[in-house]
Amino acid sequence: KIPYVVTSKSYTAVAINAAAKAGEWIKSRAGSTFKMATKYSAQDLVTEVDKGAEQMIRRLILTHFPDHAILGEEGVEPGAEASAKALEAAREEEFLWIVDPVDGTTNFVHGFPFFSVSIALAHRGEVIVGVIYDPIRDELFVAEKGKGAYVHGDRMKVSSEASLSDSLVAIGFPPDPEFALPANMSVAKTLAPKVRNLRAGGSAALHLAYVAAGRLSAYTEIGLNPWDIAAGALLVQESGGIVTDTQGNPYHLAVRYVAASNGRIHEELIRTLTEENATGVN
Ligand code: 2AM
Ligand code: CA
Ligand code: CA
Ligand code: CA
Repeated sequence: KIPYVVTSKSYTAVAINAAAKAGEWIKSRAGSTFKMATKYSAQDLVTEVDKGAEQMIRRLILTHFPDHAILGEEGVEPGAEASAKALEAAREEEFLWIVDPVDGTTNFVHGFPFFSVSIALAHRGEVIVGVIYDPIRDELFVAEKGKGAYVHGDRMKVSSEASLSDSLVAIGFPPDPEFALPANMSVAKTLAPKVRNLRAGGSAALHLAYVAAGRLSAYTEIGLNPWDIAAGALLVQESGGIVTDTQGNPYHLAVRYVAASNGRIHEELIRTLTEENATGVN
């Protein structure tokens, strides 16, 4: 069962509870049959499990905090414009929960065991709690602003590589063939010869959690949404790493082109991405 479900009403406890409960349910549905549809593009998938998990998380949060606002992926129309609008309308809320019920839906659909539940809580636009749960590995990543970040109770610390040539770097390919795909292909082409190796696991949130845990030196991806990044950004920051956009500007909720690293390689990463205009979007 879930040994770390907490009954207290703290924000973090509710986030953990929601991520763990949704994660257990998602895992129980992996390999079963589920209804599936496409969203933004033919490659952009959504299942009834995404929707069910988001409902479950919403209900849990609102049971404890009925006056808090929630921004969840499956409650927003597909596409960058709609998500930017939804964030704009919500970001000044006193308490805003930012929820990705299944980050890595394509992996979930194919049975590739790399997906997660991502839940963040922002207070007046600043992320104060970040929880990411990987139900397959049963790994729970938790960060609280100013209090560090933990994986199952152990304090996390970013890795120590000091150059890209020693670094394991994750990238990603959001299912947007018009814009995000070519931009991220260009990033891959620029970074591949400079780093030790590239990885593309297909869950933005887990990539960020892995940077926090020191399992990846850095992660960068273009064309993401707030719910892909918010919880993971706090995990990285609270583990001693740096999170910016791909031009090196500090992270905030509206950042869609993310670069997260152990800090020591951040300048080299940003210089590489910007000097060669790797992203094609700077
Ligand atoms: P998802 O599985 O929650 O949809 C993989 O590169 C990352 O891209 C995943 O975190 C995935 O999240 C995200 N992603 C999927 N569809 C996207 C879209 N239409 N726009 C931007 N990001 C997307
Ligand atoms: Ca999705
Ligand atoms: Ca996502
Ligand atoms: Ca999702």
